[in-house]
Amino acid sequence: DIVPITRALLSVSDKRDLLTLAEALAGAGVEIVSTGSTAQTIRDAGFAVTDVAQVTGFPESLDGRVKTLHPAVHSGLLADLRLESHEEQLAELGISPFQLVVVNLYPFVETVASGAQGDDVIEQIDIGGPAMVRASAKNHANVAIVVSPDAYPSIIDAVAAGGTSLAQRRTLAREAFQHTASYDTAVAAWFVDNDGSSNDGSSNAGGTDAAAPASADAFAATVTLGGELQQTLRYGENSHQKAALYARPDGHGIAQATQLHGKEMSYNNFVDADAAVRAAYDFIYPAVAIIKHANPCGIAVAKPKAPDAIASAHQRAHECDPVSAFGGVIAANRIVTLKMAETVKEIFTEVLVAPGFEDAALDVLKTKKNLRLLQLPDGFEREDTEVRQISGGLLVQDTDRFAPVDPAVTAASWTLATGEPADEETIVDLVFAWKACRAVKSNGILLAHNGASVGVGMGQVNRVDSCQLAVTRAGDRAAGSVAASDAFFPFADGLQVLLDAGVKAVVQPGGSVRDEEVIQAAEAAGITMYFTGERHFFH
Ligand code: 93A
Repeated sequence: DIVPITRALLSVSDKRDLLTLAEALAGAGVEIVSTGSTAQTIRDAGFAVTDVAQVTGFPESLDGRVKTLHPAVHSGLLADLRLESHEEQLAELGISPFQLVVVNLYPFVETVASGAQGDDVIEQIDIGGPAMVRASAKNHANVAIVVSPDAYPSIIDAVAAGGTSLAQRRTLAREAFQHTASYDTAVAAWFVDNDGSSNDGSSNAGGTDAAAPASADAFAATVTLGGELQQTLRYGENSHQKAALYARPDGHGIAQATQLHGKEMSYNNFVDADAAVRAAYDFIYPAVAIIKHANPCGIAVAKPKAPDAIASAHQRAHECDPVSAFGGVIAANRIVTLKMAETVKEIFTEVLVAPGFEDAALDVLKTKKNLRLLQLPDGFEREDTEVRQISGGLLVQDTDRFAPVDPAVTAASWTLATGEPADEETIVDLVFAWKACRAVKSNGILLAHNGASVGVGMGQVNRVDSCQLAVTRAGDRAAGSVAASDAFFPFADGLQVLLDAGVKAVVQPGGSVRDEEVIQAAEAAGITMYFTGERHFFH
């Protein structure tokens, strides 16, 4: 599965280390094809380069909007040379394949940050770049796709070693899709922030224009009409309440999950399973959430490469609060392994919900007569819209979501309120805490260490009590942990509870009128505090 590199396509806005890479490629006799200013930079340094216009036979046009969007380029990116038919077609068309594609995109985020407006921002929405990135990533069986200069050294090594390995190309492909996803998220966020209607002076008192979620009418109609009766339940939240489950015909959620084993699902089981999945699926890393009464008694992630990552995430989620985890509902965002099953078996658990189970894991879990095993449907997804009934009507809102991106991408949008910038490990923990905290009913405070919650304060009507609860639950694990708060600290008192317990870094939305007082308390304790600018209430 080693793919030697003979032809490379380079098209980069960020020219950092470009010439180091070009030198290595040229030295190895690789043909370099390139766009406008990338080609110019390489040529000026004295290396041979083919202009993309020569490959397409078509000039770069519309002020650069159309450079690489051409079948002569994309066929060379998408041809799957494991297939003879693709090889034959390329030969007939006179197109040569690429084995390496190096693209980084128009600097959209930087352009917005520079204060640019309107068409100047629109022009920085890269179209051809993401098309090449996605095409090459899809075709990672044949092509290595590089989206960041940070990956150049490993590519230079691969060139010297005779080619890229499948494992390397897969990793690069994952990073590539991550990259285009967060790029588009940034573009969409700009549209939200620059909604044309909010600049016309007619804003409401809150300063933001209210907009009904797009699907509200349809959703409200379905809910009101009842969807389809899926299952009558033994009773509702309490035994004197009748209850049933109605499912949306087009849904792919908990309501459509398959029960593989165990007692019949109860009303409360469904509520908790939904909350557990909501928590576990906020992470791209393998994650486990253990829920009781819709609140987490433990959430943890594991590095994808950790041995038996999902079992490790479960173990550490359980250790957060073993007392509360008794009788809990567990959700995993990866297939349940034998090792995880063996641990779960020892703990009284109401429901275990996951995208799948290893056969051996099922065998072990099925020895527990009452344990309900739920398998999520293929293509599991949460609704885009959330509905809650109030007397006389329905409240409808867009679902609160986290972008599924690497921790560094999440943290890049935060501002440092006080203290030294956190090191990489602490950032990863802070991002974990911030995401995990969203699974906590407000007021929520969550302390974390090494990708696992160590103390959770939930559902209190003032933030000081939530802080106290989190610190008490964490015990001696509070010292050296990081903390997240779902909303700002209205006074320094809550934060002070965390500081006294030895928390080393805090992430919170900021935005209180007393932020200064809160920052001073953090500063006096010498800790690092980030503001996210975004609140995640959960009621
Ligand atoms: O304007 S585009 O959306 N259309 C394209 O066909 C295209 N091809 C490459 N943007 C396009 N690119 C982007 O140009 C790349 O993603 C890269 O960021 C940039 C490199 O252009 P140059 O080599 O002229 O600096």
